[in-house]
Amino acid sequence: MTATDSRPAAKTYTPLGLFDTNRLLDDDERDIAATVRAFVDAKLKPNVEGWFESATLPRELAKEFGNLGVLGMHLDGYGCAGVNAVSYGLACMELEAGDSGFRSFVSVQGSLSMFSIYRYGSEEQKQEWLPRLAAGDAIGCFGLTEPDFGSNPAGMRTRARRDGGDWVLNGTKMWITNGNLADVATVWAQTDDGIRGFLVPTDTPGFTANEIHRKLSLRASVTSELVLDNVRLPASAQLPEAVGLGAPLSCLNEARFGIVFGSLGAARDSLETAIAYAGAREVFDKPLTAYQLTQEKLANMTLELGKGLLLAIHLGRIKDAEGVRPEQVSLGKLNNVRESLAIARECRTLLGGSGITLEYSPLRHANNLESVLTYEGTSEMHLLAIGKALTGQAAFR
Ligand code: TGC
Ligand code: FAD
Repeated sequence: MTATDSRPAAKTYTPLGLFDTNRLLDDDERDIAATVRAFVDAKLKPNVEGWFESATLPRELAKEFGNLGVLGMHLDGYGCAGVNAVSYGLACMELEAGDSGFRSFVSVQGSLSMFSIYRYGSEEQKQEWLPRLAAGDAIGCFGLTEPDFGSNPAGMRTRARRDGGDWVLNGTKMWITNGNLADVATVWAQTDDGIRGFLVPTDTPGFTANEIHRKLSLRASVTSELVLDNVRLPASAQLPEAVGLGAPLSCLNEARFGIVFGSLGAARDSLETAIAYAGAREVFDKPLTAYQLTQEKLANMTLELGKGLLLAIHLGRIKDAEGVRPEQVSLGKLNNVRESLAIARECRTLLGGSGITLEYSPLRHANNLESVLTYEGTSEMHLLAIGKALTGQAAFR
């Protein structure tokens, strides 16, 4: 034993404990994060490996998320909690520390399905759907992307035409989260007057959801193709306030904001897993944590995680104060998903061969984050959104 070894052990911190980010939160925000974390630890983490392996997300989780109060938690009334944006973000972070699939479910339900109804629906539509969606008694999905139009939804081919007092919808939506679980789909379609939104009960004749199998990412999440074959809807199915592409894009801002926080949960869980593993793993007669190369990796990952959370809280405070601009959300979504993916991959290296099994979370998180990098606007779309904000020139086309 060396003289250095006989000194009392130095005080250690968790990565975010080192940043002391809790200091930036109020009591309610800390309580919400702790409650969701306890739920994830008790109910989700013990099962996630099995769900990921069998590519399932049990429908019953909707009710549990409803009881937890996280479905549409940032909306007011209609059974929703009306918490602030930072609290919603922290809930997303804790859910994604379990798996991106859990955060995806909650994002799509609360920020895409419920928000589209809350912001653009009639009072009757809100009364019909929001309380059930908030409780997890009903499940929603959001169909914007099509097989040939993902990054460029303006080109969508799904069409809604008037037939007397009805609407008739035809088209195909692709990569739709919760598609096979949903009771109601928010579907975006071209009309003679431009893009409009419709609420489609999924038991309407002509509506089919086909689950997408053999995914290597987001396996604990249901992803589907939606086919609309002469789906006839009453006039009251149209979202009356949604006019043009700006309507679905405004819903995306809500979900993207959740991802700004959420992705950091996957990174935090990866990093905590890697630190624990490396502390117990002996290589060349010393713990892996005792090597400078390891400490450099841990220090750099901790910096990116902490900087990401500072940015997320900053954007949340702006959102709560006066509303956050889409290009500011792009800053957070691009940075935090990109860095979280890099962290999850780097953590996997510290686990060596053990890191390629489902027993440890980092590679599962990294695989999931490949989807998160792509959905809700690819990293390239967010680079271009930031470029447009800096130069005034749109370089998308
Ligand atoms: P552009 O001319 O720029 O805009 C059309 C209108 O929309 C307005 N707008 C926005 N409004 C609110 N929020 C935003 N983020 C907005 N971006 C644009 C804009 O001001 C304009 O309004 P107006 O009144 O002048 O008409 O439209 P563009 O066709 O040039 O497209 C711009 C671009 C590329 C940024 C947009 O198409 C885009 O964001 N593409 C990415 C598509 C995307 O993110 N799809 C996500 C699908 S949903 C999903 O992935 C769910 S995953 C969920 C999960 O499991 O968690
Ligand atoms: P494309 O748009 O074909 O892009 C392919 C590549 O080209 C990307 O790298 C892209 O960045 C790049 N590219 C495109 N345009 C440009 C350009 N102008 N300049 C440079 N590069 C460019 N959609 C929904 O509507 N609802 C959902 O619930 C939903 N859930 C999803 C769940 C999962 C698991 C996944 C994977 C996707 C989901 N999506 C959903 C779809 C998602 O939003 C799209 O996959 C995404 O917008 C990208 O579209 P795309 O796959 O068609 O790729």
